Amino acid sequence: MLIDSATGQPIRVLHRMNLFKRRAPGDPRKEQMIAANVDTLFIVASCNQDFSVARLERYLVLAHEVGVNPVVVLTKIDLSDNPEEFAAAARAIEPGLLVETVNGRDPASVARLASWCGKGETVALLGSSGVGKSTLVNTMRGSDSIATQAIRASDATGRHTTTVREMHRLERGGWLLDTPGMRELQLTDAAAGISEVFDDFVLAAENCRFSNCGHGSEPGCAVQAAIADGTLTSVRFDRWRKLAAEESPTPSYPKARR
Ligand SMILES: Nc1nc2c(ncn2[C@@H]2O[C@H](COP(=O)(O)OP(=O)(O)OP(=O)(O)O)[C@@H](O)[C@H]2O)c(=O)[nH]1
Ligand SMILES: [Mg+2]
Ligand SMILES: [Zn+2]
Repeated sequence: MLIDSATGQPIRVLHRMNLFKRRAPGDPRKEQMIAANVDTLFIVASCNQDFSVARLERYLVLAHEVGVNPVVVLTKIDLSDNPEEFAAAARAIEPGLLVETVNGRDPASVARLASWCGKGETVALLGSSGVGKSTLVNTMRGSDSIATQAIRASDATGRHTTTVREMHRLERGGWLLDTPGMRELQLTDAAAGISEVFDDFVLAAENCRFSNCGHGSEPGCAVQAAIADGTLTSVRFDRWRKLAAEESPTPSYPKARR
């Protein structure tokens, strides 16, 4: 389940089993299917000060949890002096992660995304407000029917222009699901997704002396050893612990492995 932590509202864009549903208009007891079998998730972010590796990682955890192929789409390369640095930072999150950089307003640039949006294919776009999700949908459809709005100059954040999830059909037969930007993506029930994105940490932790090692000051912690010898980094360690704590906020006590 997706929850907007600022409003506390369940967004429920990516439901379990890869099903997109909503409450039926006019009858809150009924659920209405919006889309089933989303093939690809476009995790949209911009090459500007709002870019955050930690945020991308959260969306990636969600994609793994739901079982949808993620593609990171970095917009606004036309406004950045160093879009490749943003792309490199995104690619470093996970080996093999697909990262595309685009000018969302330029049809020629956005054309590189067409391969995921063929006939019968459904792509959902997720990302913070103002990153250019609706702009991408407009450009891919060769239309400007969806409202978009300039971001705030002070901090490059958006104005929550899109307020409802909506499917948009492409002429070639694909479907794009435009969604409202979220203030902050909170993860629940995402242990499997976290383990996939941080599989190097999970692997190292198998060698900790204590099976429920907290990877702090416990003796024989293989994770701390890997950080000390440079195999793993402490910045990713911090992000891993933060997500894991949100996922299961229970403290544990050292217990010797059998
Ligand atoms: N220069 C430039 N501007 C872009 C690009 N992508 C989006 N924009 C602009 O960024 C602003 C925000 O774009 P939107 O498409 O409204 O963003 P959104 O992600 O749909 O935002 P919400 O609906 O609030 O979630 C608009 O002014 C767009 O024209 C890009 O690649 N280059
Ligand atoms: Mg929008
Ligand atoms: Zn440990």
